[in-house]
Amino acid sequence: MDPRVQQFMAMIKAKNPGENEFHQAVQEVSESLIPFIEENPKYKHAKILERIAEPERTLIFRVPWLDDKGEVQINRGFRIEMNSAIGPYKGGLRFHPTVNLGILKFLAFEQVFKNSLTTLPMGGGKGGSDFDPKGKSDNEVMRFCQSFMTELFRHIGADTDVPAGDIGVGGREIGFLFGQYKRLKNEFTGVLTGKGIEWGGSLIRPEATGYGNTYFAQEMLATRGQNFEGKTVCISGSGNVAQYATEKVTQLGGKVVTSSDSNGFIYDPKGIDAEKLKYIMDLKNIRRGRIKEYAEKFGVEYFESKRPWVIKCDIAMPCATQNEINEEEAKLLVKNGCTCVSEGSNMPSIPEAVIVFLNAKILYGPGKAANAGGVATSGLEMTQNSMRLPWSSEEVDQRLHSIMKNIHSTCVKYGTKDDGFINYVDGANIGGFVKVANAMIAQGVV
Ligand code: NDP
Ligand code: 2IT
Repeated sequence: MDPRVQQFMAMIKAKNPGENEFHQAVQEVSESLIPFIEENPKYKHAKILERIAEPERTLIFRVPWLDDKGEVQINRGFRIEMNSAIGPYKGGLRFHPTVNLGILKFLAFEQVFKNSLTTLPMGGGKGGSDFDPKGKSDNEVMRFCQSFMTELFRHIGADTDVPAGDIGVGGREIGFLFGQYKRLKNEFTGVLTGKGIEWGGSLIRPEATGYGNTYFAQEMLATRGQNFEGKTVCISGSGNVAQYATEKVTQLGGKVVTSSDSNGFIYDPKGIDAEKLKYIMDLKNIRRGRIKEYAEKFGVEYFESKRPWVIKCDIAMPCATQNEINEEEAKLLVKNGCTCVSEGSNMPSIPEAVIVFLNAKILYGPGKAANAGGVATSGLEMTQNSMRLPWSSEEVDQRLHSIMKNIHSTCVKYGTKDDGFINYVDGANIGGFVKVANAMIAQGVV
């Protein structure tokens, strides 16, 4: 490791003990940025990297609620307000039993660069809770969301901090959170994104992360004269991002052969077509069942406690969670002929897996670039809320598409190496950094 990175990381680890995912995210970014900063000393003198790795504000709070049996439950709530140099804090809320400070700090840190790449005026933040929505009734989820917002509302606002969804937080949860915010503040504002279409939401926001990821992959493929037509695609996850990535890939002529959840994956060699995807959406969004039921319904193979990366494919799109591709799986993907990895989830590839992809010189689009379509469309929702005018789905989709193309161009600008290889990791990290860093310098030592 570069000794300057080593020294920087020693400081980060000492200041943030035990926050492994945060260390991982900061290290990946500093490996791209430290050499760049050496060439651009103004960033060094202003200690931008040191400042960017320290949240502007960290909120941790108690979330008490009553379950259906009348028993008191206590969860922990968080909001990390990471950076507001280029706009209000912006980023999702994650409800999952694994949520802790280190995971949310990694997500908030990534969000700063991602939001900058979108070209829209959004700072970075992330929040959530160790609450597990699985197995809870709608009423329990509502009471939890109301209690969570009863503390969070005093810290957020349409011009301050604008949360949205992430794992375990979709349309249902955003509805309950928005209702409580409105009641507490007596104000109808665009304080959350991912809202329902009848009450201030944007068309295409539910689709945006999966569609955007597919558009980004399309741009990467085009640099090698390729496209999705006839390609076999492995997708992990079966939630919001996975569902709409599956839809768009299929529309573009690709064949998606896997879908997964935290219990295992299904392999459908004929491809998950529109009809079968409808089944997955109903299974996951309405009935809240397990992906195993797909195998029973359509008579395909189910692999318990396994991930899809053992299946031969041309393109892999991880869309579940962090650290879901390890080094062996990365090697297997490359060995099996995979030439493009486009990350719908945040930090799905462990550092050793990223090295495998970069050494093999395949098309590798890191999450902060490839999955930025979700937050970009949240930015468009904020614009529509400010204008009090909704746009058509065609207009939003067109804007999303052009934002993804711009992000790709930024990665090419900052990531192209002497031999012509595009290192999208460097491209996204440096491309996302420059705007935030310049804004921080302009705003003084704050
Ligand atoms: P959902 O909650 O809708 O779906 C998550 C999916 O991933 C589910 O299939 C879930 O399975 C699976 N999953 C979650 N945790 C794990 C785990 N620890 N191990 C294995 N599988 C797991 O979330 P989203 O689709 O919204 O988010 C997926 C990823 O995309 C996350 O990394 C998120 O940060 C990222 N992302 C989301 C955006 C958005 O707009 N929603 C925007 C940009 C990135 P199970 O049901 O069994 O838990
Ligand atoms: O990781 C992400 O970019 C998101 N979960 C979406 C954030 C947002 O504010 O739309």
